[in-house]
Amino acid sequence: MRILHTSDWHLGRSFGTYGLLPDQEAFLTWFVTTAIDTEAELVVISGDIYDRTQPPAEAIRAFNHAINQLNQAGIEVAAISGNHDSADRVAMYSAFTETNGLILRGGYPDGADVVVRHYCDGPLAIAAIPFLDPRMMPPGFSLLDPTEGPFSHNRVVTTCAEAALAAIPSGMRSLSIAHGFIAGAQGSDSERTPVASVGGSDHIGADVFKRFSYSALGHLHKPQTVGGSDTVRYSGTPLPYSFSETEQKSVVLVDMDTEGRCAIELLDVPIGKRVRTVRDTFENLLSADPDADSLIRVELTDTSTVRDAKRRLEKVFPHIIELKLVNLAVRTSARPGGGATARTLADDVTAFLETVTGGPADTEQFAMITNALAAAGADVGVVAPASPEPDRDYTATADEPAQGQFVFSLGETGDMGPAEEVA
Ligand SMILES: [Mn+2]
Repeated sequence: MRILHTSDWHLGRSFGTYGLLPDQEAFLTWFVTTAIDTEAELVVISGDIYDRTQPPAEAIRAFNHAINQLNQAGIEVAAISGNHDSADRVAMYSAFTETNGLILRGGYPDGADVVVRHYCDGPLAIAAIPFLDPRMMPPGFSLLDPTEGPFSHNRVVTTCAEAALAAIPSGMRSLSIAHGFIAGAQGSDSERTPVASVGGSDHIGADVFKRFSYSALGHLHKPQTVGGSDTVRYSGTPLPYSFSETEQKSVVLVDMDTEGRCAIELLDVPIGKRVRTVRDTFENLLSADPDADSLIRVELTDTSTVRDAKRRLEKVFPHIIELKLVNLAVRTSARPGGGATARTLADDVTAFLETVTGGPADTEQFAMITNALAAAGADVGVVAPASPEPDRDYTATADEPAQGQFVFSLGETGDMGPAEEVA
């Protein structure tokens, strides 16, 4: 039988100012066609279907459309929620969908369950273990006693995987699906840490996953194997979601025989924009070969500020996502004698906004950034933009954000999570 493994679609995500949904929809069209053309019988989506717990309606529609097309083609789907998804929302209709060949798992209730599905050459035991946050473990969870916690992510996931292995009928080939950071794997700049770790590493051991015929992993955005096993594998994202992801994106085609032996093939995803970092002087970049097919990070090596740099360079690179003056930053921070400048945080935020937007900072953007800094624990002091709104509270702290303003959640690596408006 053939399995097509993918993960981390993050439907509805933006890359800076570039909305990715049209590219994601193009990927889904390609993916459905590929599943049909390769005669896959089962599609596996290893979490982070959506980019946030309350995805936009267009993202949900895109998912439903793709799943419906797979279903019409007679292809089954097994999907789990990731750390970006709402477990409840992903699994909301699982009681109805499962009888129709669509396994949708989220949260603890059936985290360790095994389902046996029948394919062209016989049965397959599937353990679809969703992302399980140990802090959200319900009191009635039977495999671990919450009063004995707190447990690490490793402990929770490994416990579920062990329970699933014990429930697999003797001798039957098996598939596990899981979402998390397996020890020894390599991260990118666009994941968020799944769980704040207590006292060190929160990585999951690879060994338990080697005992399934194939383990379809999600969470890490770079395609890779882990634990020295060809069958314990991250498919990676279908599109690059950070400038660190310059590798070719792919999905995994798994040819599994009746004994559970796997032949693996990576299928390159021919969709979407690549990411590219260009580093040179403004004048040199202005005469560089135009590139409209990449999302661009510009690193200007000029030693003084360049007026309107982003807007002027957009003639060459229409999709500039980031622009920074690399030498200027070095010069400022490496001032001899360690003499601190008298710049305030407000100066820095204003200068940053002018650099990236090419114009003066507006109040809304200014407030978002200072709020984010406050949420990250920075000592923002009392800051205000050049023309503050009289009734607005700019002194919000991480604990008490001001109403109507935006707060960013930060993982332990400092990656920002989705902004949530304070109600
Ligand atoms: Mn992800």
